[in-house]
Amino acid sequence: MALVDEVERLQDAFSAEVASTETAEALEGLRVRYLGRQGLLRGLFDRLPEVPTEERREAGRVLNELKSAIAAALRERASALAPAVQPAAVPLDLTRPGVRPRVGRLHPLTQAIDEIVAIFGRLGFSLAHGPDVELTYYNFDALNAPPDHISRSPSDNFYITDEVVLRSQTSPVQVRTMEQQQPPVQVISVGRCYRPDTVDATHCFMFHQVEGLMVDEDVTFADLKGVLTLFYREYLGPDIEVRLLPHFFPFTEPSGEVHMSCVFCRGAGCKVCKGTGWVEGAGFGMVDPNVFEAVGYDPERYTGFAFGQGIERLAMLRHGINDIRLFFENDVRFLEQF
Ligand code: 2NL
Repeated sequence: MALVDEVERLQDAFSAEVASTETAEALEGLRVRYLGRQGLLRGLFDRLPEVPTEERREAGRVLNELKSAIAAALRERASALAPAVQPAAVPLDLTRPGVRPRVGRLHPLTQAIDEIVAIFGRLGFSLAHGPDVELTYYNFDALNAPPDHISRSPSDNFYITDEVVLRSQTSPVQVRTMEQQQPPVQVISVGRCYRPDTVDATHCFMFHQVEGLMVDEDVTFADLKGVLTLFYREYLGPDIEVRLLPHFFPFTEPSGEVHMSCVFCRGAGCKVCKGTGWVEGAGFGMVDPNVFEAVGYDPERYTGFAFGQGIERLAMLRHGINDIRLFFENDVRFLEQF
């Protein structure tokens, strides 16, 4: 039979066979029989030499076309045989309870800050803000730290330049507030502070502080003790006892440190208070006259108290958290407990 007739016959045979093939395995058999290395198509290609020279080119083209057509038809049949998407095994039940979305919440430090701001708000303090990146003037000079004071050490501060530093406390905000307004002043400042401390269970290079400042004629140490006592009883519990011990700060005179009766053992002595029954709270004092001079207040007319307290420490006492790093690792298993 002439090659052209063979081509036609093969084409018809293949068309019939591919249409009646019902499985992927049978389809593969078909492919091997037609397109395989010893397949029917190969047999036709092998007969090309018997075609007259002037018709050989055209015959080759026809064979190649047939080969492509067979390959395409195999692919098409294969996708038609592919298993259809199975309907869901479990039928849709619209009466089932929904999946409750995980609702976010405020970070425990943010919650602490909101509560602290609210407590001092009820005591008459308003909230002041200032920059985290401060001039050394506001962080040190205006706070009565002389040029050679140890608190300026580059190993205790993050300097940006000689005159710019990440604030090591929130006192600069109080200085800026006093520069802007005359007494009476009654503000707290809350925010991040930075010191290059080695990170451990109680230290971090970044922490939060609340500072308070009250300035007027006749503000006394008794006002200071009252404000701090009320604050700790509101935040830590109504039966908290407060005692004041002497300390030193360059910006206050006299200065002291608050001790609170231990929140955990109520003063009996435990691991948290190292058996003493007392835990450390705010540093405080009466504003040094030199600070008043720096902001243009008359130290003969005005007196004031100031204090500073770490917020992580407060929240740790309140919630029994024993490692400051938990606040910053942002492990959801920790965060969702608050
Ligand atoms: C602490 C406790 C303290 C102040 C901060 C202050 C602010 C002005 C004037 C005077 Cl504008 N004092 N703040 C006072 C005493 C203690 O912080 O442990 N600081 C290192």
